[in-house]
Amino acid sequence: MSDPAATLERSTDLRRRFENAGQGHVFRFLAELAPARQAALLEQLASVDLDEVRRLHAQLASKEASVNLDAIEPAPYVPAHFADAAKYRAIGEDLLRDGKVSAFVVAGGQGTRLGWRGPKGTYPSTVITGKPLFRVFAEQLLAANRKYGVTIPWYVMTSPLNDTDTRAFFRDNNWFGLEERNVFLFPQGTMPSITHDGKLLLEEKDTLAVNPDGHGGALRALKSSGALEDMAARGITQLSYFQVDNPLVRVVDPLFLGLHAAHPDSSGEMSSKMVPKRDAGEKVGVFCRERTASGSRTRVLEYSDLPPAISQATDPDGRLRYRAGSIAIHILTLAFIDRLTRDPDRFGLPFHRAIKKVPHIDPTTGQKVEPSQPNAVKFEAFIFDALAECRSSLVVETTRVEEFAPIKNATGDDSPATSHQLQSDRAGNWLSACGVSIPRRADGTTNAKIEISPLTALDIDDLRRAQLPRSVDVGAEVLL
Ligand code: UD2
Repeated sequence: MSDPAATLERSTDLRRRFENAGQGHVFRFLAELAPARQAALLEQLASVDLDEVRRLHAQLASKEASVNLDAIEPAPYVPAHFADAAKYRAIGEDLLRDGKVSAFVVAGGQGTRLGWRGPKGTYPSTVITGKPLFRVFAEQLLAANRKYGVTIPWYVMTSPLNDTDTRAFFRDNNWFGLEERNVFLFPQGTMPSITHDGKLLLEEKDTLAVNPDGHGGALRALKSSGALEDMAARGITQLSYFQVDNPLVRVVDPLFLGLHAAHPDSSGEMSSKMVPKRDAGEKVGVFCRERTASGSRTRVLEYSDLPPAISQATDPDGRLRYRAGSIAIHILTLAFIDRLTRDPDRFGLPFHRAIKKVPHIDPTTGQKVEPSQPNAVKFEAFIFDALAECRSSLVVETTRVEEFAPIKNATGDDSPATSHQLQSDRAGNWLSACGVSIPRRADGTTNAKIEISPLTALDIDDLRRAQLPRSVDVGAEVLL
């Protein structure tokens, strides 16, 4: 039970602060609310950093921070095929065997584009059995645990909007065979949405309109949830970061780990994977080098920030000049995250703004407004902005068919259909490498549905040890 006297006292103090900041309207309906809802609203308001809101509005509400395009050039990268791969893979395998590696998925996004009602990680993603994305990742971890003789802990960032549903899904699926104590779920933080003139919005009379604070919010959420401490206690030094929407991701990749840890151009703080962009319009950020007063630093420039002169520029060989597309796969070293999160009053990453439609309560009439046009500014931080804090950061090329088949849209690019084809293509390539005859269309794509469980093989070498057919028929369904 909430104590009415304590609620009143808290309310008076908070109200003064909000009124001084020009945000007193969020108290307008407080008196109408039942005591428990009053307490909930006050608690939510108490967590708002009004100075941060004021600062972000002044800096960003009318204009996104701009990039000096004269100071950028394409970032160099380690090509997909290079000498010494075996040496670096062995280094990464040692890190895995020594229990230094954790897996980390950011699964706090709202997945509105796909039109899926539950958390994105519950989406049925594989070609034949329709395994949910979370199961695909969990089975990779089970297989890697077995292969390297370790327990790789898994950190899963949810958001306040999907945390309960995500936890229920893990529980209902018996943690996919992992041990519950080795799976650490925690919600990311939120940021208030504001109007163009800097006013907070009420989503309901008892709730402020907020949005998840972007995947860059992972840094402060890793810290505040105790996940970093948990990792340190387990002796973890490396965090393998990936997004929830990509069923082809290697949740831990020995070669990438080895390059991150030991390549001469890596400071061992944060490394990234890229694939050459499909075309100039593909919606992925690109890796750049930015010249600064003291040298240069790696950055990802988001597709929406790139003028055509940059995104469409080509090299003499006809390839896109800015082709290194970010597939949002990184390794971050714990010491680096620690450095960026040490000061509790200073959140290391900048916020970006997005203009969105946010339903809200009209503060004058108390009626719900469903805007037909974007009416609000949302603030989100991006994990790749941490690259700017590295002394020297490595970008490693991989191929789309091996590692990038995201499911983002219901149809068209990056949809279940394109992802399924890429999943079958990778499976077909792996089987071909093991001597199995695979039916192919004129463009080289696999003309069959093939699904290889992570529990059967994490890579071609594992697959060689499995029982394989000699050939696959056109249009067949093959489950291994
Ligand atoms: C992201 C990258 C893009 C490219 C692409 C690859 C950004 C801004 N753009 O585009 O450059 O690398 O991915 O697939 O990142 N998420 C959270 N919390 C949030 C917001 C997002 O956990 O507050 C997660 C979300 O669950 C998903 C991932 O971050 O796993 C990407 O989010 P998105 O779908 O908004 O990013 P997208 O596809 O526009």
